[in-house]
Amino acid sequence: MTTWNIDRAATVLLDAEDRRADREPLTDEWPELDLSTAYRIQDETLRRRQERGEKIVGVKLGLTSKAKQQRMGIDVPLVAWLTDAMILDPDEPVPIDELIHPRVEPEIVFVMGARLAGPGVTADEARAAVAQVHGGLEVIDSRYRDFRFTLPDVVADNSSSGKFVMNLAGRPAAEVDAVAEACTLSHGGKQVATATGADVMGDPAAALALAANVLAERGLAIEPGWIVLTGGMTDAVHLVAGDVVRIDFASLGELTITGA
Ligand code: 0L1
Ligand code: MG
Repeated sequence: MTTWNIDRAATVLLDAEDRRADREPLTDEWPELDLSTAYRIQDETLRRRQERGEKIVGVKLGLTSKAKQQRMGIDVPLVAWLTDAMILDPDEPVPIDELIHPRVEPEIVFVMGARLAGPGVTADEARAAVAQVHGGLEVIDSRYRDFRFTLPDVVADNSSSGKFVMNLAGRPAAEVDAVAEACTLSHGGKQVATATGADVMGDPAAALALAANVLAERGLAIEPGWIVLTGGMTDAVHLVAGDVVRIDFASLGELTITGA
């Protein structure tokens, strides 16, 4: 049996992504995989994405709401990377044939005005470093069959990254109450979920602080201009070709995406 290591895990996960071929979780064969090794695999996949020309545009939080934690059976939030290859323009159809089994979820999105470096960052410090707040949708796509994974698996897999879209017109952070911001998610014209920013760890700024503190453990920080997806506010909905998913925010506008 071949031994597992960071290099092999990164190769297997990026290969699954490139070939649109799902697979069993790493921990089925590598039960000793721990969280810090999983983050090193995630960083290695980022390094390879950069080597092929992708640019870091920010970070994303995962599993920051009860709805997401209950669905995935994991109650620990995680942090992962966003690159420019993951950006969809508003109104750009989601390329279903580039993904394995996409699901869509609403997100409160921050654009950073100042650098945020842990450890010990508080929600108040995090909030003060945000310039703009946008409404967003994330299209997640796990490399694991049926989205079955443990925490180290999903950390290694860059938190099921796929694509994301955000409203072009954000609002100045000082004018937005991100905790109270409400949203309604509709799938095929039918309302399927509602949430507020409070569903994201009580305050999306708390999720941002957590991201800064987790990155600090690897000597990293959140940089000015970076985009931060604070985590799915509701359970995600499946997206197949022809599906229309719409999110309506109370003060951050609306977004509609279509599976193509
Ligand atoms: O596949 C998943 O649901 C894990 C990623 C979670 C993303 C999120 O909570 O925003
Ligand atoms: Mg998400």
